[in-house]
Amino acid sequence: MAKGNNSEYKKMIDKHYKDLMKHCQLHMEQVEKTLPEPKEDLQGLLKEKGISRRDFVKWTSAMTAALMLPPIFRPMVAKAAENFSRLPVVWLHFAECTGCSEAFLRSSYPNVDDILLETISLEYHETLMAASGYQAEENLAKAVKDFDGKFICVIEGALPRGLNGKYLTLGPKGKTGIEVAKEVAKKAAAVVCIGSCSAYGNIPSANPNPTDAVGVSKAIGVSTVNIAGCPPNGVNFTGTLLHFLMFGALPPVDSLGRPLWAYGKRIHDYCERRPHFDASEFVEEWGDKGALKGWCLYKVGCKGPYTYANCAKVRFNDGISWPVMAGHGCIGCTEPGFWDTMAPLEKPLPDKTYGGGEKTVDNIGIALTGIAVAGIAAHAVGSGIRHKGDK
Ligand code: FSX
Ligand code: SF4
Ligand code: F3S
Repeated sequence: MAKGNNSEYKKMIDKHYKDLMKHCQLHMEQVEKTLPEPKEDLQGLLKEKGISRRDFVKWTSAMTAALMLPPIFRPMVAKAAENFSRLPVVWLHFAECTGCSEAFLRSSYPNVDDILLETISLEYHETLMAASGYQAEENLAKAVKDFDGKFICVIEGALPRGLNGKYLTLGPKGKTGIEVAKEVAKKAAAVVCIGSCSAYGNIPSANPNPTDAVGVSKAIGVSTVNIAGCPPNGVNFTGTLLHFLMFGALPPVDSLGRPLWAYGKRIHDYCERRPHFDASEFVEEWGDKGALKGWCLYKVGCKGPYTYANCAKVRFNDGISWPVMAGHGCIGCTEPGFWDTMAPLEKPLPDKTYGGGEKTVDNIGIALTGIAVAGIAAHAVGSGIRHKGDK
């Protein structure tokens, strides 16, 4: 690029971030005026859990970078984290194993993301609340009324459409999951699907799918942001809500509704075993010499080349490990229909599946999902989510 063009480009970027910062500041002032006072004192809680100010600053830098924002946004990320417990959340459960909630709740050495999840203002959560029956229904109706247009509706689990939705009924009046989802989603500021079940149907919709289960967007026709994974990573959820608190919009997504900042690249692109793939050093069978040396798991079924997610970067279990690091290939749990399309899970897909075998495997992911354009647009405000009151 010519020198003149370079400086024009730099000016354009500077202006973009200046405008974005202004938007962020205005929105955060609005948050402080319109949302309830924080329910938790984040700094006090961090101290109590042994997380130092320095660790928190380090976390804000990492989260700012993960959200693809320049370092000037660090104080805003910190502020959004302090405001995390202001955001009212109604959390619904449908056809699923509840592994998603469990994965978020079970951390033995909580990091900042885990502590943020602890502070979340859950107005309604079927797994965690004490109420049941009529009282639970009343709590839900009250939360939806009190925070009309302001709350985030989080959904775990697929929605069965068979028997007119009656494979899944809830509460004393036997409402179908579809009815409950429709009633709540239409009052929410945004709908966030946690896990591949609510995003795409996933295991409840695996062949032969006798209950005709599908993802939330398909079942009730609303736009959803999909934190895919079975279970997904808590970091991808907290980052998405921080973005909402900072800009008043959920982050831009790919063609499958997944936030680009977290799902913009393949497992294969971040994988620490990748040099072995490039050197054609493969585990041929479990426990062989290659397995002991940590070679590539493609030949024992790793679906990392077909799967978009940041597992290698953010890891699970308090950041200790992730599937490929633990010695098993990725099974593609962030992709729609993975249970059927990625099977058999411990064998490579047949060459014809995506138009090539291991020789062309590097091109597969690109052809697979049709990722939307990333780059500067990755944090431009304005996802596919329409907010109440938006024209
Ligand atoms: Fe599905 Fe989550 Fe897998 Fe399980 O709630 S994404 S089956 S981990 O629990 O929905
Ligand atoms: Fe890693 Fe799997 Fe790719 Fe091998 S095929 S480099 S194990 S993601
Ligand atoms: Fe799922 Fe593969 Fe990550 S199986 S958890 S997307 S490594």
